Amino acid sequence: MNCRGLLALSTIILMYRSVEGTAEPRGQDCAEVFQAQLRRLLALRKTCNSAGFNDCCQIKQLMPNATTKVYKMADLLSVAKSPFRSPSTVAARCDMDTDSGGWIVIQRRVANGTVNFTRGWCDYQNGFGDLEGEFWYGLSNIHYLTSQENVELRIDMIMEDDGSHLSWTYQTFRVAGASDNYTLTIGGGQGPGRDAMAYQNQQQFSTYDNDNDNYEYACGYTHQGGWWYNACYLANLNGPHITPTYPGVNQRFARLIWNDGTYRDVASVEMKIRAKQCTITTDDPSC
Ligand SMILES: [Ca+2]
Repeated sequence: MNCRGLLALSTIILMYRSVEGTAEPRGQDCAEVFQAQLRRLLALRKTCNSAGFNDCCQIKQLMPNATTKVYKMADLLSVAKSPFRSPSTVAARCDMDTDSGGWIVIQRRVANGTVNFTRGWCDYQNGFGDLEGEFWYGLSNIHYLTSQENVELRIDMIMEDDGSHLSWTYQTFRVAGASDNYTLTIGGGQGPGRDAMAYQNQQQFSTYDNDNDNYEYACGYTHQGGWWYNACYLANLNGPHITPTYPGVNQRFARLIWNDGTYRDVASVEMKIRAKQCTITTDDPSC
């Protein structure tokens, strides 16, 4: 039974109990009983309505059957101009299946995706794309989310060459604020082969129009993504699916790539975060 169905059932049960209980409370007493039960119903409704949540983990904790999709939430983002914020809610894509779920997806690329990731600083700062497809959740928001509590990062990839699933988890993941050009702190990686993110650790974010990397040219231009470029990368998860032909672009490396020992094209990828204190159990759902 879904949340709405349980609410309706709860209403019927409480109404029955209210009628049943009228043998005792009458008049003013009955009104107080009714109001108390109404308050309980409203509280239950708030709990069951995902718009009352502000975290994918909370949703999964209280609704174990919650599925992977885009959720509306009360508050999650830090910037008003985020494309994922509306006046009363914010939207987030929650991965509710991987490793017990409760993940906020902060970056997503789908096979043969068409969203342009070769974008300037402001787009990478505020976020762009479609939560149902490909998107970048925004540096301001990622900074906000990783500064509220300690989070773990998980990267799930499908590799282009053999269709295999490659996954890495990181016990440390923080993105500094705008004044530090959103410097990446990443560590505690676990996964197969080489840790491609380690080379990006402690690097500032760069785009084609804001070069903060350690390369003589702008990695954001030559490699066609916004990223924590060093000089330049072992992972380029915001690179283009198909190599563009801009003058001066390195045709081999201006791609969506992960290096696990060799440079491998990535067909699809998701980057997702979850509070380290998030614990999800599957018993005794509240609604
Ligand atoms: Ca440079």
